[in-house]
Amino acid sequence: MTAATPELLNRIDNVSVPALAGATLDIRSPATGTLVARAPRSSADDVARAATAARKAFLTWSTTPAPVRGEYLFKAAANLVARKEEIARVMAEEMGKRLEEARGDIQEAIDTAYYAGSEGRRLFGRTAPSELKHKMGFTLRRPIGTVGVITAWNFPVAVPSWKILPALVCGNTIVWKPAEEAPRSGHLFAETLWDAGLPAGVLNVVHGYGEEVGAAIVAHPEIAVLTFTGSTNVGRMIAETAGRMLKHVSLEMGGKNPVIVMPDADIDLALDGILWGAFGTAGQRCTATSRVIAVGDVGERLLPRLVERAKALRLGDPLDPAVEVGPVVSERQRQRIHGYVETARHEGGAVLCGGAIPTDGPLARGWFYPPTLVDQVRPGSTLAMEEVFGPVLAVLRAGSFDEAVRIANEVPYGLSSSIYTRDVNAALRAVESIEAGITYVNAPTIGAEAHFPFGGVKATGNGHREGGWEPYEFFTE
Ligand code: UN1
Repeated sequence: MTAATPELLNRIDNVSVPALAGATLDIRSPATGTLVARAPRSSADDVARAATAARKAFLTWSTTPAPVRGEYLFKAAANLVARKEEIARVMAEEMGKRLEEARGDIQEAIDTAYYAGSEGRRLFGRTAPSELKHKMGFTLRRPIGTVGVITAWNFPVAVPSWKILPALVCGNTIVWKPAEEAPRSGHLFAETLWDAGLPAGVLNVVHGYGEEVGAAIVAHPEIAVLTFTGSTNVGRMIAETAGRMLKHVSLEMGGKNPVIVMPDADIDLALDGILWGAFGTAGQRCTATSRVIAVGDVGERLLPRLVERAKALRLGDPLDPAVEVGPVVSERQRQRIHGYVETARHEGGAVLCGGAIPTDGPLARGWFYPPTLVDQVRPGSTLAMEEVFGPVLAVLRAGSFDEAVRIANEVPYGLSSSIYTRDVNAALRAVESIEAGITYVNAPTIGAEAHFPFGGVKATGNGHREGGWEPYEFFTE
């Protein structure tokens, strides 16, 4: 470690502290392997301290008027605007997302901060006439307590903002474990709230591994609410514990997002949308396009151009503006991704491009994986069903719209989806019949807007939504 390598600390009750046991973990750039930061490797003891601070802070934060709580979010938004470039660079360096995408990640948090801040003036209840004479009834929203936030590395700022900012404006206090692969960009996001003057103990950050810190947050008896973004397997374990302990829990998990391309589609538009959806963030989004379902003869017109364009995408350093696809987050993830491609080959898939780990030049230093297209993927096969979380796109064929929707729906997940067509009837039928939380028409599966609900059905979630007007229900009673 050089003298300049940032050393992160936990922040509990507005005091920066190392993990009680003194342990740390190293963060390495996925593009170069260089050490970029060191973070505390915390344990259940650190979580317990944070939970105590959060419980204490709840007494004053929950009675702070909601419009005043919103003011802190506006200040944090201004801080994020001012530090956008700095945080984007840190993010690109530590988890490998391209700089331009890192800016987008932070912009989502800025938008969310303004939306959530103004919600402080709108935490509406309802009134209704009573059955009793000269009486009326009314409802009001009350904060719940301490919220445990556990987030993934692929959106180190946007996704935490979807959870933390509404929870705060509703009057809850927080114990947050940022992803261990991207602790520094998460930490800088939290800093914009602390710098806004957030009172001590309202937002506590404890760094470390899921098995250690995450599990301790989930099991802590005084953390009443849990909100999680990550894998379906981990989400299921969280829900089991939360169920036993009667905690409120919101889960945002995997996807296997399809794009249906109809024979009448605007092919140029579809190409742009598929490439961006499948290979943006190197396919590491829960909304990433992972299946193209080509209807009728459209495959013959679409595929050759898709292959040509996928091959031409420039892989490399996420800080280089000319680069189009960065590395994947770790060697472990890369091996997992490659394993899926190998399995697809064994199951009869035809790899049209990509599918091999780069071994020469600067790409050999990092965890790069090329944009990969696999044709002849059979419905029901592994690549047709399982989430890869990498730049691998499966191509399936359908004879008709109905068959395409059947294929789209035969996965356990249901987050995002898309259809490319000029037929308004097909578009609207897709919206009502694809089993997904989100369906786009003539637009890619990825992206989100702060004022719309975000979330999925089936194994993607447990019925809650983030974004828009929805989380204020979840974070209050
Ligand atoms: C996620 O990948 O966990 O849809 C969330 C998108 C993002 C959100 C993805 N804004 O591209």
